[in-house]
Amino acid sequence: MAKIIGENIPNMPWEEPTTDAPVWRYSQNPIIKRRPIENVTRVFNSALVPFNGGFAGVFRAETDNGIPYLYFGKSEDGLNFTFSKERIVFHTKDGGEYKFEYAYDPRVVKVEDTYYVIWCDGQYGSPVLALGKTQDFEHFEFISHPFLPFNRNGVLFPRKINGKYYLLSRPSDNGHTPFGDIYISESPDLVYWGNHTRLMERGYEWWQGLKIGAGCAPIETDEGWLLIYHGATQTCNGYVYSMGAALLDKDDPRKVKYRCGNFVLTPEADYETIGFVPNVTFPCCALADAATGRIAIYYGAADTVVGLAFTTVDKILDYIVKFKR
Ligand code: BMA
Repeated sequence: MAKIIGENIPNMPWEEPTTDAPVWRYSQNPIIKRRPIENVTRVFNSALVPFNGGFAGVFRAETDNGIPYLYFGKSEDGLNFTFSKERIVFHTKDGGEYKFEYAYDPRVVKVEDTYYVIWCDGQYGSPVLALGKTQDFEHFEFISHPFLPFNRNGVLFPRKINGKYYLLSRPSDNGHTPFGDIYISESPDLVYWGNHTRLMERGYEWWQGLKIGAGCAPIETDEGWLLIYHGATQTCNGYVYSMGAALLDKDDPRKVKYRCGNFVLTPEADYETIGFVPNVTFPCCALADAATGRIAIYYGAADTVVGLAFTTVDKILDYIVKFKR
């Protein structure tokens, strides 16, 4: 029996499986449907964390001007959300408003007593990672751009390892990026990043053959860091994004212990195969309950809505090992 190392989240959503799949969909999906906020067409690729007995998060919202921004959302049960009416404003250290062209695919991670938000930000017409922080989900502060453009899919580990922060990312191009591997970098202070090495490269298997990118913040288990990521392939009708899983060494996350050759979820439900960008399942956050080993994965579906899927730490780790490449 593997153990999740982390907090107990007794109120997180859960549903028992009705199939043998390693990851199964919530029967009431999608949990966030079209136009959940005024003047916003779609909310997807978003992240939440336990907060004040409920949940709080940062949501990718495509506004009626066709530009993505970040909105705040909260929930008592992790299923029904109330959103801010206006987008989140990040302030710089001198109190000014942080300026950007667009913002998308946020991840939120609690490290010690601070919630860090990392997203893909538009600067000088280029996608670049941006890092910010909040203590209360009311005041948000911009920290830095960890890397030069072009880079996407920034995912911070939820604690320091051997005194260093670790960040996963995917160097990319300025468009739809027909390539991409997951890199790992470290920092003493969240500002200066170095020791960049490639953690995992795109795979031979069709579903992750074009590019891969980190998805949810790694989940700590007694067997290592569970990484749920996305893998993309190219078809004659465009890209298809599936979910993959791997286990990284607990003390040295630069070591991949096992990586699953099978996807753990691929677009099959109507809300994943039909939408603004069909055939996308894009995981951005997972809640993990240490007491029961339950994991709830939030993912963007078809760049249109938010879906929820479940697994347990035992089930997914067994599957990763059974189908390791
Ligand atoms: C990627 C990102 C994601 C998006 C996906 C599918 O490059 O832009 O935000 O979900 O493409 O369109």
